[in-house]
Amino acid sequence: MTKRVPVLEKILSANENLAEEIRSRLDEAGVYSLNFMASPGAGKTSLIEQTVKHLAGRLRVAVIDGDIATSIDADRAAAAGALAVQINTGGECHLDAAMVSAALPQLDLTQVDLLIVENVGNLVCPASFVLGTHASVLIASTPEGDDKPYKYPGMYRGVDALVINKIDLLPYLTFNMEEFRRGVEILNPGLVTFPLSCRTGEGLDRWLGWLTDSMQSFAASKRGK
Ligand SMILES: Nc1nc2c(ncn2[C@@H]2O[C@H](COP(=O)(O)OP(=O)(O)OP(=O)(O)O)[C@@H](O)[C@H]2O)c(=O)[nH]1
Ligand SMILES: [Mg+2]
Repeated sequence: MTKRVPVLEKILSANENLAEEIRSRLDEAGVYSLNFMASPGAGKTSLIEQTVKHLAGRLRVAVIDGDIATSIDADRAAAAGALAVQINTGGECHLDAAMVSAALPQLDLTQVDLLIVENVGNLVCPASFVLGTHASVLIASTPEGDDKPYKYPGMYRGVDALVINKIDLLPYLTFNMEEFRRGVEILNPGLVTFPLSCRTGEGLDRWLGWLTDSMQSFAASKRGK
């Protein structure tokens, strides 16, 4: 009989243990955190730039940026006003908890209210590796096509909020919003969704409202303990 070696289960459970440690560190520091996931070019860094700029003077934002190579995204986040750290995975197609844990000491968490982790652009692997963040946000974008929930169900099933970016391009595309939303609803019923454009700013207010409400609920839950 063929024996099965449970290597993947072990890797994932080690990752989950480390993610719990990260969550404890963030909870203790009172830092609310998000894991941004998306395909390459959907607009993760653009949404970080917009979020940091709109929260300036009210909330202090830190960013951990995951990319295979370069510090382009961390440089963009820093230019927008965030404390930013770049992780280069050197080929790995996702961030894991060990990478985030190694990056955390580079941030003074006493100076941070919100931590955004920008995952590597990929609609498959990041869904399997929890990072200890309080919520995960999927940034879809209209040029990717309305069939993506159907083709990448694992990613759509596991997230807490969905941004539909690049709505300014809708007049030029065949993107069917009803079809897209139907696919999302099957996988993740009632998922909170924010159609917006990082280019024009349309829809950003609802996203920022959700984010600040989530942060207030987090702060209230910490006070209640
Ligand atoms: N038209 C339009 N373009 C956008 C919008 N948001 C982002 N872009 C453009 O889309 C491209 C990719 O944006 P990024 O923010 O770098 O995307 P990303 O998801 O961070 O990309 P990776 O980190 O490389 O995976 C850039 O050329 C942006 O200017 C938008 O709302 N509308
Ligand atoms: Mg980016």
